[in-house]
Amino acid sequence: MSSSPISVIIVGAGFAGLTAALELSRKSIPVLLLEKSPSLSQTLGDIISFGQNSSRFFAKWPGVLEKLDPIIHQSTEFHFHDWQGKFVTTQSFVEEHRKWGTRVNGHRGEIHQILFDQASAQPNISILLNQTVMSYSETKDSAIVTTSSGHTFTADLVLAAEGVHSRARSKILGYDDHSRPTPSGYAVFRAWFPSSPLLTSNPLIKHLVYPNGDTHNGWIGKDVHFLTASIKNGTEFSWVCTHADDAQIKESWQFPGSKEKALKVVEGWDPIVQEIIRVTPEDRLFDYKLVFRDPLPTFVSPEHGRIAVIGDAAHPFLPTSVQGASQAMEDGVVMAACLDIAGKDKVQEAVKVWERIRYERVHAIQKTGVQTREQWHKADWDAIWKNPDSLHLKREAWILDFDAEKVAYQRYQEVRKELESGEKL
Ligand SMILES: Cc1cc2nc3c(=O)[nH]c(=O)nc-3n(C[C@H](O)[C@H](O)[C@H](O)COP(=O)(O)OP(=O)(O)OC[C@H]3O[C@@H](n4cnc5c(N)ncnc54)[C@H](O)[C@@H]3O)c2cc1C
Ligand SMILES: *[C@@H]1O[C@H](CO)[C@@H](O)[C@H](O)[C@H]1NC(C)=O
Ligand SMILES: *[C@@H]1O[C@H](CO)[C@@H](O)[C@H](O)[C@H]1NC(C)=O
Ligand SMILES: *[C@@H]1O[C@H](CO)[C@@H](O)[C@H](O)[C@H]1NC(C)=O
Ligand SMILES: CC(=O)N[C@H]1CO[C@H](CO)[C@@H](O)[C@@H]1O
Repeated sequence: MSSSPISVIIVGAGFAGLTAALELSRKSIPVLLLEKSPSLSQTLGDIISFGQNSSRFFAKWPGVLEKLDPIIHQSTEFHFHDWQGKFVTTQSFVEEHRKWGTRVNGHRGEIHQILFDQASAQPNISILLNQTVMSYSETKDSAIVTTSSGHTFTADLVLAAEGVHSRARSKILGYDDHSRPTPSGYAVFRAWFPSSPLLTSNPLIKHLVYPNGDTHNGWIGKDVHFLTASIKNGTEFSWVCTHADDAQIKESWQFPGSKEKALKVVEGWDPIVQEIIRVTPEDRLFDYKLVFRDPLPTFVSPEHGRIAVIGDAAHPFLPTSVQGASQAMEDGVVMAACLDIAGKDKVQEAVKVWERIRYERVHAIQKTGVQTREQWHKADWDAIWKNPDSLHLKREAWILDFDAEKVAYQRYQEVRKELESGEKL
């Protein structure tokens, strides 16, 4: 086996790219990370969630948990109401925190900044910002990317972690699927802002941020759900409202939202919900259309197997799965473990084993996003009043009580043998 290290290029410094970089570096595999943004912008995004199966990765990187602690949501209870405001049930996370560890919920930009700083500080990770990768190619021995400024970079392996608009998808598929995302029939209004308007405007909504500190509430109605979370001891507040929407629109995090339209969606609802929308600063409200993509038949370039898509580039998630960022991180962790086992001469084998370990799990978890939405939006209220706990988020051990790194080291040889014997994915 060759003793020189594997060289890896990662395209995109989101949660998939940063996790892969940090894990490869931890296993002494050097990484070149190319990111198209000229700088990191803290203002982008709002609430993002990491389940226990991924929050455990933060602990692998020295100092990260300590930095996360003051900025993440601290409450361990989720209170459900029907659309008119009648209290239904409280879901407690205390027991699962004890058994499986804590979840991490916080502002996407702030959590991202902490991981980005961590990656920047690693001697084995070189980060180049303002580099938009335009094309991917490969030979028997190497993978190559070309950027918009005309630079070419070569490595043993390229991981395309560019999110939902990935250009590498067409390399993997052999055709361009850019026009193929289909509307899911749903959209999400999302907002995040300092909580002062909740304190000062109407006593009806004050309790969501004071004196209770962090709180987490949901209102469930027909084909609509409205969730709130306050954070940093109640000093900041976020809400999301998923509703039916048929607009034909491209995915983006940046469509300005309209309070008037949001209010229309919750007409006749609990006055608390309507008041939250009324006090939301309009420039902090975004309208995000949810789209579907069919599962890719493979995550790996068919020609030489030296280009792989990871994270949202490979498998976009609906927010109701509460697993998109977690699965992006699991991709990176498992990839690093497989490369660590295989070494430089067997990079292509490692990537095939990685794909096989990830493929089934990731698509099974993708489906839970639709299940949770249906569970809420198509709720049979007679049944719920008889069994209020049926509104609770499903917390499944096979998803959350899972150590992706350990499983990768355990399963590698068995999966390699399956591949050699030609068993189908
Ligand atoms: C700005 C932004 C805000 C978001 N906000 C939220 C949120 O509030 N809540 C939530 O749940 N999810 C949010 N998401 C999505 C969430 O981060 C992902 O669903 C999940 O974390 C999977 O991450 P990923 O690394 O696969 O993809 P992403 O997080 O989308 O990261 C992809 C990265 O690749 C870079 N990139 C794209 N194309 C190229 C290229 N050609 N060359 C080089 N670099 C490229 C992008 O700039 C980006 O940094 C947001 C994503 C983005 C990009
Ligand atoms: C960086 O990689 C080299 C091998 O290329 C390794 O010897 C070293 O320990 C790594 N450093 C860190 C901080 O991981
Ligand atoms: C980004 O790169 C382009 C050229 O590719 C250059 O014109 C621009 O000034 C760069 N921006 C920053 C912030 O470095
Ligand atoms: C959190 O806020 C409450 C008031 O809502 C305050 O009494 C308490 O001291 C705060 N705690 C911290 C740790 O700041
Ligand atoms: C946070 C955490 O580590 N949670 C669990 C993840 O899965 C492993 C393996 O099943 C458990 O040991 C952890 O407690």
